[in-house]
Amino acid sequence: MNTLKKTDPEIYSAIQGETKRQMEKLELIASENYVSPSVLEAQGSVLTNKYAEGLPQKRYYGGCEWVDVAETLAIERTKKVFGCEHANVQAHSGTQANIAVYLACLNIGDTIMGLYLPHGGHLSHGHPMNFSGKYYKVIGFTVKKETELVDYEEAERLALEHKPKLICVGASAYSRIFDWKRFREICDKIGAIFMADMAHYAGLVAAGLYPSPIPYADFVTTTTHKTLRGPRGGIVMCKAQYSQTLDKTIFPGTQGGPLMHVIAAKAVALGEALKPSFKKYQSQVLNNARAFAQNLSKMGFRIVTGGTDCHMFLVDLQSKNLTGKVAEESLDKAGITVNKNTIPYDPQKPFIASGIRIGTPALTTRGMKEKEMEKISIWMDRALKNTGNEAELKKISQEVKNFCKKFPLESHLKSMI
Ligand code: DSN
Repeated sequence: MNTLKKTDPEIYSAIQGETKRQMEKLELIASENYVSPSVLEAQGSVLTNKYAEGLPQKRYYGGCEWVDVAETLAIERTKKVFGCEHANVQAHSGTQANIAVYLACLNIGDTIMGLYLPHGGHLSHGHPMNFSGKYYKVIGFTVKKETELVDYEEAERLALEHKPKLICVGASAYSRIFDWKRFREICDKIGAIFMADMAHYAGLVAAGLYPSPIPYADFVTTTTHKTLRGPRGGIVMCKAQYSQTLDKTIFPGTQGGPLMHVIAAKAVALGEALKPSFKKYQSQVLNNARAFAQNLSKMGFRIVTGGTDCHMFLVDLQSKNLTGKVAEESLDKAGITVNKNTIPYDPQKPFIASGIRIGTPALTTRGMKEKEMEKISIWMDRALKNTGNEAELKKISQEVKNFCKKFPLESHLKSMI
């Protein structure tokens, strides 16, 4: 980054500061990860210079022969990784991917059904402040109070009563397995379109460690930067019968020029997902999440649903007399990055929240295993017992910093310094 250092020292310094933060702190945000140097290189490449509206071999611009190669590889690899009939890799983000499906299938004012956000859903699945909640009538299904698991009976009852045109199933804070087949059956009873948003689980799905929605859903959306460990972006997959409608809805329907550098980086990440080492990585992500949840549970923390089937879980802090906000801030001072999160039936507002969400994809990329999860849970417990004790939090952060040196991100991040 020697050029940037000279031409724009302010931005250079921000990137350097963020690189240091990523190296010296423990990253537990469930939706984040560290991409490989190859993904970084592709994303930082000259492909950013190119306009390529349209699809490979069908562009509205000349000079697309090389970006066509990159996009074709991204499409083919998506099909190979997930076994889908059709893929469009141009969505700029997960929300853009969801917008494309809604616009491909719905008219303004139609009814959709999705998991209620405070129970683990996502803004773009019908939150009133989001376009999805403004343009469509939204029915939210929930999790049961006793088990905190999806209430399939309620979902079916609501579907039969309100007849949504589309049912969107996915989450940003649900640690258990979705019964995709059950939702297919519910959709079939009312002739609804089934859209699965597997953004959080995509890496595990690619590795065969979380059930795939592909055989059941009409449309499957995902982000590429969470467990899948690619660049920040989205992908939409669908049954062949919807392919033309989907492609047209992405361009020209909802987006202009695709981000060809990001698409190339998606192709690189998907190529990595096809390697045997990716399955090993995802198994460790899962083992680490389970071990982490068990450790915290032994220390008296209540884990929402009692455990996890994926890379993340929620911790209910009510019995510790803490809010998610206080926990997030204190842990950050201790060098541990998490996000506050509402838990099902949370008495607190989202900005305060009664819980925190913990994920293991980034720690696992650093090479950490069960033994390290135990160490981190002990630091977390210590930090949360010392929320007002700045000196103790600082002491923990120093210990964390030293520990992080044993798991250097050099190969991943050194090129950024
Ligand atoms: N905001 C993302 C997450 O953290 O889960 C979902 O888009």
